[in-house]
Amino acid sequence: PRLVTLAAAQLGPIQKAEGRDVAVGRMVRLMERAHKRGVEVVVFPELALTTFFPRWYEEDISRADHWYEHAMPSNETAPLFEAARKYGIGFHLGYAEKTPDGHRYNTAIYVHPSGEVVLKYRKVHLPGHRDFDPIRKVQHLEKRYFEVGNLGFPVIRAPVGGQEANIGMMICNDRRWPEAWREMGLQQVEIVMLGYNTPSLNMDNRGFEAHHLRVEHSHLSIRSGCYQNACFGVATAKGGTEDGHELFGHSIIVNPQGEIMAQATSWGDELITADCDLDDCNLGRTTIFNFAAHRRTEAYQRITTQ
Ligand code: CDT
Repeated sequence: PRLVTLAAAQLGPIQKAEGRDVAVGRMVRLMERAHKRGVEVVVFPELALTTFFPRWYEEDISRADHWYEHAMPSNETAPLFEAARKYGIGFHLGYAEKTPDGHRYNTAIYVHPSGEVVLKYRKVHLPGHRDFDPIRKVQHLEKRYFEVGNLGFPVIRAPVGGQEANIGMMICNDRRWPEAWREMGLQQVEIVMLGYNTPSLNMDNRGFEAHHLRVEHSHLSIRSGCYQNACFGVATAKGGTEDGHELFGHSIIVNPQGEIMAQATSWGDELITADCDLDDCNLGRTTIFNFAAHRRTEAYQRITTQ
């Protein structure tokens, strides 16, 4: 067996007025708890350092600059890197990135306990809209605040705890797109790390969506992505009432059979863990999802041309 202990480190709400020090302090405490429970990797949510700011409209985008990280690590995020070193834990962090040449991305990194950033991903599927939308009850301005990620869906072989594993990342809305999973499945991904911020209610106000299906659709997407690509998924939410708006939490860890191994039950800071045998990826990928044997690419032309 190739055992590795993974954790989803769910965060409760982060209010607009709270500084990064508050979130980072909470994350360091979760890493301390993770260490006590033998965890080797923790996955934090999307945009883990601040409130989910794309709900707030800024006409002049430069006035939103304070939501972005201009360096990683920085003075404010250094305690995460120190905790990683101290506890020997790798971590996945989602944050808003502003590059030196002025590009903005919704980004995630995987950091080795040594402090090295071994993998970076920039969100490809940006939901929502670019301009203020008067029909919506709450804005979702990801298309305003971020450019489409320009790194594709990279998968690399990296040290994960005591093992080497093929790791990849996606961010929130990406999990609903089978193409994102398959891009990584085709690279033999074994662990997909993903963070999300998903409102409990559909704020689009353009049609009825049954509220009880919101969590269902999230879990359905992650479970099928893991099953159909024979990989583990660690899906970590920010949950609870943030700036008056509810995010649904329900973080999960899923195995290559599509089963939920662990699930958060609170909407606060909560660590869920699972002992994962990476060899469990072999069954699917050598049988029903042996891509080389069974995929029929000649029948899939529309997927990349439309
Ligand atoms: N953060 C993020 O991508 N959230 C979306 C909400 C969709 S509603 C615009 C999600 O897919 O969960």
